[in-house]
Order: sequence, then structure tokens, then C-alpha cells
Amino acid sequence: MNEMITFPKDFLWGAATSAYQIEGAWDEDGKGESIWDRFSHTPGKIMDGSTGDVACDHYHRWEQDLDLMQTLGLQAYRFSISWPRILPDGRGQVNQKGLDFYDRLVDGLLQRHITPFVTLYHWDLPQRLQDEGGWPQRSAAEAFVHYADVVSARLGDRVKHWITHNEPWVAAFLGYGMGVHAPGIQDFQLAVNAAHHLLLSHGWATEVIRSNSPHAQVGITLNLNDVVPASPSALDYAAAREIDGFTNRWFLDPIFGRGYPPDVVAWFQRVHGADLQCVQDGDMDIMAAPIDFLGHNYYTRTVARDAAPENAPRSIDTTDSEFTEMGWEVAPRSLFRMLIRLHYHYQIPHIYITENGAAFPDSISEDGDIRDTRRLAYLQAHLQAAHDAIQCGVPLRGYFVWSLMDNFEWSFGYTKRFGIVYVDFDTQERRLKQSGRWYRQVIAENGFRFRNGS
Ligand code: IFM
Repeated sequence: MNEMITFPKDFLWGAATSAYQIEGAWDEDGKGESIWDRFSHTPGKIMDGSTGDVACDHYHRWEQDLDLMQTLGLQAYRFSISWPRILPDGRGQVNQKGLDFYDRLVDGLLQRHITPFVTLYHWDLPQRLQDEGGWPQRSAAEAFVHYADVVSARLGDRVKHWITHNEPWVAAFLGYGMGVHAPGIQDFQLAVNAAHHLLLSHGWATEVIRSNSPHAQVGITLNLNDVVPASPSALDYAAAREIDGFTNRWFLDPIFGRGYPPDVVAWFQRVHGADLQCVQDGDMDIMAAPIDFLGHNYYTRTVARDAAPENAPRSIDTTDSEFTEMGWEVAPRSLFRMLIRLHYHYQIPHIYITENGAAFPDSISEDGDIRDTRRLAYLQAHLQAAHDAIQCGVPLRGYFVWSLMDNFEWSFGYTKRFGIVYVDFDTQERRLKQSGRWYRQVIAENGFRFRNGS
């Protein structure tokens, strides 16, 4: 049966990217070095040995890319600002050429009637600040506020949607705990400190942005996972609660004024010997600064199972599940569950899905087309889940597909393609995939026809 799914009339349809993943021009026009420049230039850190030096060359091709967005009918575009392009040393001397680039980008978007959603931090910390210790130091949070001030003072008259941080969990725990992201450090205590300073800087910056950009909407984007126990066993429930605490509640609770969850504080101490000595009086109030929206990046769920060998066998059988090229289970109902939870548990004013998408291997057919049917099906299933959540009263205001175009997928280099636009990294040619054409139609019709069982 074909059912037409229509979204609310002011629902915002967008696409997302980030600076390091698309811009290239890593050392041009006065830009300083970032931790990702340093990390990707270090042999052995990136799967295919590549770097973001050129990436999608968006720094030079931005006008063409804006035209592409217009062709898609995008109503909003989420991009991030490269901090070292604005402040090469992290603080102090402002690089006007860097600011000018984003100034032109914002004007170009507005001329095309595309609403800019600006993310201030999508992981490319100025290397100079890392040389002082990076996010585990309180001084990084202070420098971030200076940076937020400079950017919002320049763009705040036209940019009315601001995201302080993208996925602080990843920045802190993959960057400083597991070391698979820049700056490549493996120290759990440093990761906990980094997470704290990221949240602190979010709270401080929220106030600064509001004062520079009247009537702006300010929020933060979190990567949230629906964590489900593999079986009804008490052990699996306990495992699920731990993982949920670590990935979700550690950030949601303090942002929404509940402080750090005590069970996770105890778990950090017990399992990692990590403490919260970096927390100062008043910090928890600062990071709970009221926000206008939460950005939710959703890709997959996590099935939690206690590691004990005597534990019950898995009762969630994922052998028939589909997995993306990242090895992530395709689980659209978990997006619905997360949205419901966010709404009922945290009473968030507005929610945006600031990223959702999938990496699948793309092949170019003989006729030149890229028929990425699996990506299309992934997007459709997740939009269906998002629509169901709206029907249940969730204040979901918009959706940003990740990503506008194939790009540098961090430690995976160029081996994973998430775009609805194909990028030939040799020629920089862009080509709309089938999923891109489908998304264009979704935007035009503010919905789509959903085939039950498809
Ligand atoms: O490419 C990343 C993005 O930078 C942050 N969220 C997840 C995406 C896919 O891994």
C-alpha cells in the first residue's frame, strides 16, 4: 500500500557538512594548523593514508556547491567554521581572510534562500591550543568563548541558528580517550576533563552568541544512541544502562540541568580510575544555560551485552539486520525511540536531526548514474520514523541529511561515502546520486510516498 507522508508545513529540510571534511585549503589565506591537519599528516593515523588538505576543495568551489544546494531545493545548510582559519593561534590575532570566506558563504546562502546553521566546533581545534594541552585544559574553553565572540559578532546579524559543538562525546572520548581521532591521546582522565571543558565552553558561548546575535536560536548537537539490552537478563540491562550513561546521559543530563549522572561518575571511577577534580563551583550552572534546540545526530543503535562468558545467549538476533559500510546496524525504530525519550524525559523546546545518513559503497553505472538504492531506503526509513515521532508530539523542526557530498570521513579517509552527491576526488566533479534526486523530490513535496514493507 502506498501512503503519502507529509511533514508539518514549516519543517526545515537541509543537508550538513563540516569544515575539515570538505574545505581543503588547509594552509591557505593565513589559516593556522588544526589538530586534524597534524593528525592526518602523521603516518598510520588515517586508513588510506589520506589527509583533508584538499578534501572536496569546497574552499575554492563554494559557489558551485551553493548552486548545487539550490538545485536540490535545500532550505537549510549546516556547515562548520574552521577555528584556525579565524584565529590561527587559537586566540588573539584575527585572520580577516578567514572571516571573509564565511561571510561570503553566508551571503551566498541567503541569496539562494537557504538558512545557514553554523556549527562553531566540529573537531578542528587549533594545534597551538593543543600544544598547551587542548580540551583537557580550562584555557581551551576560555579560548573557545573568544572565538565564538569573534565569529558571532561578524556573522550574527545574518546567522540565526548556532550550534556550539558537534558531538562532544566524539571529540573528548575518541580524541583523548581512545586516540583514534585527533589529537590521538589515550588517557581516560584527560577525556573526562576534555568533555567537561567542552560542555563548559558550550554554556559560556551560548550567552556570548545571544548577546551578539539578537533573536538567534542557540543549541548543541549530540550523537545519541538508543542502547538496548541484548536479552532480558539483569546483566545485560546493567550493561545497557552503563553504555547509555556514558554515551547519552553524560551529556544530556548536565545540559538540561540535572548535573552529571551519579552512576556514571561511579563507573568512571571504578572502571577507569577517573575523577571530576576539574569541576569548579558554578560550572554545572553554566553548562545548563537554557538552549533553544537540541541537535540530534542519529545513525544506529547499540545492542548492549554483559561481557561475562556465563551470560545468557543473545536474544536480540542481529544476523538478519542490515549493516552500513561503517558496520553500523540500520535501526530506524531506534530513532523514533530516541526522539520520544528526548521529548518526554528532557522536555526540549525544539529538536533538529542535525545528521542522519549512511555510508554504502557506490558504483557508477555504465550510463553514468549512481543508483544508491540502499542509501535511499535508509533515508526513507529514518524519515518515516521521524514523521512517526512528530505524530506523537515530538517538536522535531527539521532534518539534515549527512552528508551533502562525499567527503573525508576522519580516520577512514576517503574510503566511506556518505554523500547524496558523489564526489570524484581526482577531478572534483560532483554528481547527484539517486538518493539526491529522491531527496530533492521529498523537499519539493514536503514528504514522500512510503511503500509499506519496502
Ligand atoms: O562524518 C561524521 C561527522 O563528522 C560527525 N557525525 C558522524 C559522521 C559519520 O561518521
